[in-house]
Amino acid sequence: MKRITLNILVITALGLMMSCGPATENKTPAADTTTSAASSMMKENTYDATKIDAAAPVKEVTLHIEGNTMTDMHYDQTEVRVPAKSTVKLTLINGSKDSAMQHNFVLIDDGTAEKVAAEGLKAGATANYTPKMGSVYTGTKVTMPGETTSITFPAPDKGNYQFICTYPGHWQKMQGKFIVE
Ligand SMILES: [Cu+2]
Repeated sequence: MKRITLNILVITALGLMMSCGPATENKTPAADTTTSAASSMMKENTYDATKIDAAAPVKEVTLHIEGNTMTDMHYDQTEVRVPAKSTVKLTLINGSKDSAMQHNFVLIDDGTAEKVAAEGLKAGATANYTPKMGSVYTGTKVTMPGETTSITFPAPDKGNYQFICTYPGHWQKMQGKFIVE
């Protein structure tokens, strides 16, 4: 009888240990998720807008901005497609007439518009409302009504990006998809 009792005790002890096991294991993946989320947020953007390959084909893109009020203002295209490994020559034409209609073009990671615009506001007019952060690839200066500007930059890696105007209060109305294919 004593031996059986001991066996039951051992089995119970084992059972307890095993039931503790999964609880401990559960903590590990949770901790890992937190770590990888944090490290992907800090992921370095190795893109260099000045690194232009002279041999790459040039893709010309012209974007017109139209409208004279906060509700009217818009880019004439909501989707721009460029080939991967090309050099993009982007011309931005500010066709607005009202003096409050100052606009730019900023190329950013898809889904980061709100954050970039908020940081752009902090960066201020001297920075063309364009923050230096990992999700920002390149951008034009802020153009005045009637002004045309252009920038040349290498297409980022294949994927979906976004372009926005970071002039205060404009990003919600002024945005489009930028697809590298
Ligand atoms: Cu704008």
